[in-house]
Amino acid sequence: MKLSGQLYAILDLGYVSAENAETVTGDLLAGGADLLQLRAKGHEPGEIERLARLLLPLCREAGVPFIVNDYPAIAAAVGADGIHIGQDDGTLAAVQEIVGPDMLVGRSTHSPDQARAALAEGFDYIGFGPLFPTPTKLGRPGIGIENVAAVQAEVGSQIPVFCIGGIKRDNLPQVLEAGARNVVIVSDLLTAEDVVGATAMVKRAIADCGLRTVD
Ligand code: 3NM
Repeated sequence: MKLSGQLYAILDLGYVSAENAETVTGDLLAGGADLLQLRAKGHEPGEIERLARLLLPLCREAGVPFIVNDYPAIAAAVGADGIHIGQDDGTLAAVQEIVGPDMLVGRSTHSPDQARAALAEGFDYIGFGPLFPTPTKLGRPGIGIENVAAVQAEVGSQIPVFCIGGIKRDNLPQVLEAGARNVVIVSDLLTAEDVVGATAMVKRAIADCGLRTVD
């Protein structure tokens, strides 16, 4: 599967209860999320697999890649479109031994060097951040926006670079001005009063920015 799309949404069980997972996923998809990840830190693998099986058909119906965070075996078992791993989660080759050669595999990166390394290793996309400190990923300093344009130019010309971490509707213009083309937004969408509207607003802002840069 080829990756396209600029807004990567995450159904994070730190913000959404398992009971509401289906509804909120539906809202993110209705608002126009281009990719959807299930992130469930600290939850039992059996529960994560159950939720993955619940959410996958919603994503399929919307034509949106469904990506599992952290658990290659679950991604493989449910037939997910992708698996996302962190810096400490081993090599691409080791993950592909579990999920096979065709599944999308994404890597979190926290510096330009890590971004380049992930490209060289062969990952399908990267997260780049956290740009700003964020309660969703506690304990990590924000890396700022000064390297966004360079990483977007160097790595983003080969694979999608998704800027992540502390991005919200109110600072999105600043992130886009800095050169970001694709973003992940977690808490600002999941805690919005109107998840569909907030997601659609972000999609419009990204599209408008793209139109401006084409001019
Ligand atoms: N990964 P929010 S930052 C899940 O930099 C995650 O690798 C990050 O959530 C990284 O939009 C992050 O609420 C949290 O800040 C993103």
